[in-house]
Amino acid sequence: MLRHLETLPEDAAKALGKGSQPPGPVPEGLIRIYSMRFCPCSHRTRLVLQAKGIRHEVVNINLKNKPEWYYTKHPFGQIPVLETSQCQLIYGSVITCEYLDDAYPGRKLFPYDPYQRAWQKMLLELFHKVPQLTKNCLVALRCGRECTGLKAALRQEFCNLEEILEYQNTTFFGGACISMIDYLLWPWFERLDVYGIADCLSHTPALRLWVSAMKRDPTVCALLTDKCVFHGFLNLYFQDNPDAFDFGLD
Ligand SMILES: N[C@@H](CCC(=O)N[C@@H](CS)C(=O)NCC(=O)O)C(=O)O
Repeated sequence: MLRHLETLPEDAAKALGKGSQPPGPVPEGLIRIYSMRFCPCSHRTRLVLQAKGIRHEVVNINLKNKPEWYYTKHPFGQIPVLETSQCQLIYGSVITCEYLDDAYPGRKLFPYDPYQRAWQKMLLELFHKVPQLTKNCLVALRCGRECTGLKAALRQEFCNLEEILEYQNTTFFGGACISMIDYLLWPWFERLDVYGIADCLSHTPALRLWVSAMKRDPTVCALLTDKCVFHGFLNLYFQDNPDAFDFGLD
């Protein structure tokens, strides 16, 4: 049920569903993430756990058949949630990432400088339409619906981000080095290809260079999902099959 960082691939745990027993207390020295292998919001938190080398365990949740007990961890039964060995619960993907950055030593992902930190959060505001637009495009394509308008809207959002990179003349959104904002944006860019909408980047060369640079980052590489496995998940997910979440596991 649980996988520790040092032993098995950290997210290779079967998803818990209705009727499952809730996991026990989090052992001292570990933090737990309630997650789902293909969820972009949880991907943010997992990137930060990986980037900072935080010892953690993963409990995957079956989102089409949620365990009854899971509502004691999150009021709406959403992921990601962090749970500490002091029984503290932290939810909201950006909040979980900031919490991990503040609570753990080592490489700081958000800048110390208050303006630079505020700038990264403003970029996040600029990005805020992208998650829903990518999801709407995916659903439209999978249901055989027209999505030209949605893709045009997504391209426009990407143009806004492109302008930032061009104006800053930096590889990453926070400057020359990868930082929190890059990890917060990345999960939706990793998914463009498997969602079938990578062509939305065709007018944004600086953003494409950022994507290439991100794919060379060891943290991003460590959490890349195999595209065939992702397609397998999406196929089952859109058939409403609750086994989708365990696709590719034994
Ligand atoms: N604003 C929340 C959104 C979390 C969210 O929507 N999670 C999705 C998966 S990406 C979820 O739990 N969906 C299941 C549900 O809403 O029932 C965050 O950033 O963490």
